Amino acid sequence: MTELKTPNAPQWWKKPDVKKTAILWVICTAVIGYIGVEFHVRNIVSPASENMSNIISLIRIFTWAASPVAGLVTAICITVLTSKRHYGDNPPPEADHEIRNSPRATALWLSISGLLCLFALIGGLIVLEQESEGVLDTSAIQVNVTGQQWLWNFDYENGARSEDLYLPVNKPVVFHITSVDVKHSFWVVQMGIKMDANPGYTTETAVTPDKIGVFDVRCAELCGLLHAYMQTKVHVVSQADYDAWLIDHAAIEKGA
Ligand SMILES: [Cu+2]
Repeated sequence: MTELKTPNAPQWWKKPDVKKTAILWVICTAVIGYIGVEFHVRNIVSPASENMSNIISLIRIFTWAASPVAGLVTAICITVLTSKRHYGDNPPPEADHEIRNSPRATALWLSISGLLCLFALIGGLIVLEQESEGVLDTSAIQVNVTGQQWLWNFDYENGARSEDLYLPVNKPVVFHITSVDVKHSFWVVQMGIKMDANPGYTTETAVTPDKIGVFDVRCAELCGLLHAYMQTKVHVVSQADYDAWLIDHAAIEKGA
């Protein structure tokens, strides 16, 4: 491809529009990244597991990685909208389109986009892998989770059953999840785990709660009229409190 140039045209990076766009790019990237991280990530619930901490770090990194792209698009829009317009059939001689016609610019843009996609894919897979490794932990507590319209039931290894989930702190737990009617999704909000509950099939996920407190369990799959009310609590307690609760609850179940 031959590139037509007017003899005295400045090199493209010296053009005022390009300089203006470059400055706006830096500003827009900083503003978009800052707003994304400070106002969005800070408003996510505070984490109650390492899993959720990893997810929040990942969202923060992805937000900053995506900011230059959003920043460049915004900067170009501002430059275009605030530039002088040309009316008529023949563009002025200085208006060559080097960037549009440049294979180098196209290759650069495609490689950067490709690398960003690869980065997001690998980062996401690493966090996903950390989560799925927990399922194989043989020292973990096993809890069966059963969804039904519109509540959750939790069955523990000693035969206890509850509608609120009880877990000891800093102890890995594996959930075996199913449903007795339609599809639900078991979501422990502050622990960053979410897994489908399918009728006739058992899915698994794992987590290690690292904070004592009461957190939210919700259904994340539209499952009928009262889906929005299909929520309960997870009580994360000390190991001693958990053991005592488990014994008490098993006794109640047997006595009933
Ligand atoms: Cu639901």
